[in-house]
Amino acid sequence: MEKHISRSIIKGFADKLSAAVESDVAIVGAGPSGLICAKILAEAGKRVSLFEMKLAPGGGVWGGAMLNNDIIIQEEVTSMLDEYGIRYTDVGEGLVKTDSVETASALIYGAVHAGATIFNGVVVEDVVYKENAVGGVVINWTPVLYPNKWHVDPLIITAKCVLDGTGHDALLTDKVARKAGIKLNTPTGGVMGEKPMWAEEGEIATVENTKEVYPGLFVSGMAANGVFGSARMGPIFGGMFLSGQRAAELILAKLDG
Ligand code: 48F
Repeated sequence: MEKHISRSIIKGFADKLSAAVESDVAIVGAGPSGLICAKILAEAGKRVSLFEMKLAPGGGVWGGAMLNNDIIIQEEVTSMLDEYGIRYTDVGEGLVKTDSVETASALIYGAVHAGATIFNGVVVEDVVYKENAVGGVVINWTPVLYPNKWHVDPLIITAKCVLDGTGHDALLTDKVARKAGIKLNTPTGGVMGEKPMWAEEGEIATVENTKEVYPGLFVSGMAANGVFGSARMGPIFGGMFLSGQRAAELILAKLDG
C-alpha cells in the first residue's frame, strides 16, 4: 500500500510537469486575474500551466479587506459570479459582496476543472527570452529560493505566451525589462510603478492596461496597473475578473490569429 501511494504520486506529478514543459500559455501568479484567464484559455482547449509561489492559490482574494473576509464586486460582473456559482448579496450603489473564501475556492476549482494545471509552491524566477520575444518561464521550488536562496538550478517551461499576473509590484515584468534591456509597450518603455488608492480609476485602468507589453509577454490585474502606472483599488474585484477575461481574449487572438 505505502509503495503504491508513493509511486502513484511521483508518476502523476512527473506526467503533469512533463506535459507542462511545452505549454501554450504559462500564467505566473494564481490571483483572481490569472485564475480567470486560465479557465477561459483551458476551456478554449489551450495547454495552460499556472505557477503559484505560495502553497494556496487565490492571491489577494482570501483576505478580503484587512482580514474581513468579504470582497466587493460591481453588479455588471455578477454574470461571471453566476458562471462559477459564487453567491452574492446586494450592498447598494451598484455593488455586491461575496464571501472571499467561497470566491477564492471557486476560482481555483474553475481553473483546474476547465483543464488548466496549477503548480503551487513553484516560483517563476525568470523568463525564456530569445529572438526578441518571451518564450517561456524559468521555475524553481519556492522553498529553494525563499528564504533559503539555495544555489539550485531551475527547470524551464516553454510557452507561446506568458502572462504576468503577479500582483502589485509586477516583479516579473520588471525583471524581464531590466535583464533583457528591452523597451516595454508603455509610455516610458519601462515599468512605471503603481499609484496610490483610487478605486474607480484603478478598476477601469486594470482592464485597459491588460496588454501584450512585449512580444509573448502579457500583463493582467494589479501587475498591469503596476506596469502602466495606474492606481490601486483595494478590496473591489470586478476589474480583476474583467482583466483576466481580457487577457484570455488577447492571448487567444495571438494563438489563433
Ligand atoms: O495579487 P494577486 O491577487 O493578483 P491579481 O490578479 O489580483 C489583485 C487583487 O488580489 C488585489 C487587488 C484588488 O482588486 O488589488 O490585490 O493582480 O495575486 C498574485 C499572485 O501571484 C503570486 C502571488 O503569490 C499571488 O498569489 N506570485 C507573485 N510572484 C510570483 C507569484 C512568482 N514570481 N512566481 C509565482 N507566483
